[in-house]
Amino acid sequence: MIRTPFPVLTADEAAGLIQDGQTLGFSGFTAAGSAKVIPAALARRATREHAAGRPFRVGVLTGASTGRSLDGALAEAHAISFRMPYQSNSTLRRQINDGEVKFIDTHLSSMQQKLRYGFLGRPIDWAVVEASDVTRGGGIVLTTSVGASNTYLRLADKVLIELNARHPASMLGLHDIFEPQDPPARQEIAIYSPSDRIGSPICVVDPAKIVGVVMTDLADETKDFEPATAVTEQIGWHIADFLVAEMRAGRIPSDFLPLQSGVGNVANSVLAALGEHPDVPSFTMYTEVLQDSVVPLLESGRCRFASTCALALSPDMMKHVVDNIAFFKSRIVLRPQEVTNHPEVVRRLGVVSMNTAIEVDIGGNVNSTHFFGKTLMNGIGGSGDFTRNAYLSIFSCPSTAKGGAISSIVPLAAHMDHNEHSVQVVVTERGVADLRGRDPSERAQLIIENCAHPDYQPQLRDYLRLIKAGGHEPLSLSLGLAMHRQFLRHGDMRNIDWEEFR
Ligand code: 0RQ
Repeated sequence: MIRTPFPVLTADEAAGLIQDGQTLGFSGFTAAGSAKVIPAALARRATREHAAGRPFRVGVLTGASTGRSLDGALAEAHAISFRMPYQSNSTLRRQINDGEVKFIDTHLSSMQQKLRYGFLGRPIDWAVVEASDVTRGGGIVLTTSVGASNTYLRLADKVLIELNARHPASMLGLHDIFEPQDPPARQEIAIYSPSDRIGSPICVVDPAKIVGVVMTDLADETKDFEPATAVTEQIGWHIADFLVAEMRAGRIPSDFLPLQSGVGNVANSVLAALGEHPDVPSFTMYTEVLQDSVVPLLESGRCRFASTCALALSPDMMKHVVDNIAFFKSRIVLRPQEVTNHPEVVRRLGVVSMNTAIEVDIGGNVNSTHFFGKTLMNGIGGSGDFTRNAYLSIFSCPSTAKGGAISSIVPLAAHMDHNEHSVQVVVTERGVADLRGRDPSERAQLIIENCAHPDYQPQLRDYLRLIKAGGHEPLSLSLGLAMHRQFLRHGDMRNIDWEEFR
């Protein structure tokens, strides 16, 4: 049993201190390091309050998405009034799309400074943070992520800690906590290599703010990955081959550049392919989420060092890392999201960003967040932080979705998160479109010929022929979204009759 100098509370006692309408800053960046028992108890409390006819909803701030005991339980209890900066829970997503929960989709790098600048327009009442250790003086060793916890701890009026025995106090030394000054006093973030440390291994809060500690012993609620498919493997190998060709052409140095990779199955396959490719040299990562595929690469030396905000590992992989924490502490550093995703550092280090798109248009604009321009999936997360500032920005996705009824390559993206000025390379299982140095009409040709599915190439070529010559962008205001409208009308984007939508 871990000892603590602070009052030990049950989760229900801790949740009982939180009031309707308050704003809470939780730990968690993906399910990694998310608070678990206090939000679950808060959800039970909300259910009881609602049954008694009383309102009970809170504002939920985190690092990024979280686990089922946080977003999942609170959403199921209808206990969330507003949510920032990112989520990926199906119940919460439904409530956001139904208008029940306000969601403010936010670049993850900007979350902490927005709070410091007062842009949220309200105080943070509580920081609820999972820790592996907490000292009498208010020193807090975080667990498997940093997220925005250091800022929540500092700005919140009061603090509740979930002290998780699953993560030993030997986690000390894994984190590098640094919070920049606000303008006009801000100075450079002095990271010149992914392994540079610039901060403290602990967060420090005024101990008088720590109202209580809840003891837990729980694994992160991460999910196992789906096995790679032929499509995700193909995407991975295209990216690996492309990067090797860039290195051979002298556009990537022979000791390679730090990599950032997004979340999900495609991202996991990309990393696996980079690890296996015989011509990819050993590399470093400057990223926000570390997934399972990187752990064996760190052990084999294929990945020399990984700077990240979270260890989003499956339960077995996490146990392996904790069991060998001394080895991994010399190869991994966990940083706050405003540092892992910081535009200045990403650009200085020359990060190669690799993120996943929902759809890409033939002008090179990427939609990462909204189906048919309307329905939210997860949010922009860190994809914009990296893409806009990357040495080389890559987006990938399967060329079709929903069994082929949706083309991921469309004339005009129905929502744009990353525009043509930031997107450099597009990859599907069909191939690679390298958009650098290409004008809009060349880009359109490359994306259609190299990335679109053969079922859609003829109609996309027809679109290019149909739109009137002249102008700089390959755009028809009347037909740009016709493939989307065709799907909504007929349930399939294939075999469009362009005349129907003129
Ligand atoms: O839905 O499962 O119901 O069929 O979208 O698609 O293929 O499982 O994709 O898990 O790789 O996620 C962009 C959402 C991709 C993710 C996105 C449907 C498809 C399926 C999911 P079903 P997949 P992935 C680092 C960087 C933004 C944040 C980000 C994401 C579902 O990568 O949220 O990049 N990115 N952060 O069928 C309609 C289309 C579709 C479509 C796919 N064109 N139209 N539905 N789907 N394409 C991480 C952080 O920031 C923390």
